[in-house]
Amino acid sequence: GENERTFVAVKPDGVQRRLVGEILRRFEKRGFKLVGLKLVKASEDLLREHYWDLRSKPFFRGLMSYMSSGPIVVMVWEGLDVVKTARKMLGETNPADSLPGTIRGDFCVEVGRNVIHGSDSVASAQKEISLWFGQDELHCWEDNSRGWIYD
Ligand code: YYY
Ligand code: MG
Repeated sequence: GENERTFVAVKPDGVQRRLVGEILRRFEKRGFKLVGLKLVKASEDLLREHYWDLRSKPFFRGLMSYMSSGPIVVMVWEGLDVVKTARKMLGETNPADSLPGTIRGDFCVEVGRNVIHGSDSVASAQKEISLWFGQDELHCWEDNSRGWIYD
């Protein structure tokens, strides 16, 4: 429903390359509701937990050092089918397979520098949101444009 939430993170390369505003803008303009936002330097422990399923992959160590190379901007967006739609807005894992018009398809070329993370399912979104945000950092607010976004 409209209360579905997803976790999105602008990775260190996205922050360095000044893509934060552009990425926020795309989600805002799509009509999703921002319920959490912060700039963080992720700890190794948090990153290992976040990418736990990938711990045995050959790229895991590189992924850890990339993700801890600088601050990241983490956010939570809410709205109808936001998990699936956000993944579409991101593009494919490998930027080379990402269509123009998607974030990865517009702003990057290599899988190891693919500028953005988005949860891949409602279940992982819930896990990731509780991993990165405290309950007091998620805000419920009345969306005054709701009637112009949902019928
Ligand atoms: O969810 P998504 O980020 O699209 O891909 P995952 O399969 O979850 O992998 C997480 C992360 O790992 C990916 O965004 C870049 C990196 N990675 C990599 O460096 N090389 C690969 N062959 C696959 C993934
Ligand atoms: Mg993933």
